[in-house]
Amino acid sequence: EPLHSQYMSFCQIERFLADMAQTYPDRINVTSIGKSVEGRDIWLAHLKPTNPLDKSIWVEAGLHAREWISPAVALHLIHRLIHNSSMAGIDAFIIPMANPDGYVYTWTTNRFWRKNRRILASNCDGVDLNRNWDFHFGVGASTDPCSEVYKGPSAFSEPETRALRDAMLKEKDNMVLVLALHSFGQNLLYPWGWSKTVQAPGRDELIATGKVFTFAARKATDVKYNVINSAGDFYFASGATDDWALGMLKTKYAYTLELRDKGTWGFSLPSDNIADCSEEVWQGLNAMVNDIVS
Ligand code: 0X9
Ligand code: ZN
Repeated sequence: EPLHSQYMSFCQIERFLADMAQTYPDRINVTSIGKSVEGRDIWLAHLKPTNPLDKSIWVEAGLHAREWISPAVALHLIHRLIHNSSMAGIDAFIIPMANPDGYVYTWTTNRFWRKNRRILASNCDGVDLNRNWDFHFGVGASTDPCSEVYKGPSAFSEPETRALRDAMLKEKDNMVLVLALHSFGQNLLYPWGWSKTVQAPGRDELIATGKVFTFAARKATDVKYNVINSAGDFYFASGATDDWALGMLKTKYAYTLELRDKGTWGFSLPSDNIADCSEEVWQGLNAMVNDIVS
């Protein structure tokens, strides 16, 4: 089955989502929340519980085009949430592909493309969608269009980040967790990314619940993830999804999860990792959600 063994093209992702929505209409709704620069849909999968608790989680994947394991894991989570009764009562909102233009470009032209496909009035293209959110916009992000971390001309200048923002705002009241899937490094990053000295609200809980994730993930596949601080232990980077969720939506738990591996393959992670990587994320996420809602 392609879901378990191979990376999917954008067309295959769209077909998979349409199939799931048609086959399991009681379990999943799939809607377009807006369009990319080049006019592709950004899809939101809403996984519906049978007895809603009015608590939800938000999972974003594929914001960085070359991080192929991210959408692959998100599609697995969708599959598992349809066929599994765990996380009972929790609504899950999953964006399996937040940057479709960039992703298509990594399939057709440049496997290591990161940004979106905004054509700029410069000799370089693309905005880093994980520097474009409006929370301390501009700290640890570049004003140079040729940079891989170009923040864009203004906060929310890109249709992709605007679509994500608006969809998250609609669901913010019940949202207890925002998880942005990226690669690579096997780190669970907690905010802030914009400051080393200002501590994020709920920092101790962010760390403790993060460790619940890493413990369960390790138990599942024996792969080790570390809980670290974005700016303090990693590098300054503002305008990311996680900081915006914590700072503006006031979601209690917001993280960036850097998936496999630790650099051996990096972005070129072989597809035979998809099943196991999805398994550890599934187990980790379940443990984390149980910890948050209990
Ligand atoms: O730099 C990023 O956008 C993320 N790492 S990646 O290698 N996937 O590009 C980390 C973002 C961590 N979160 C914040 N800095 N807020
Ligand atoms: Zn990334």
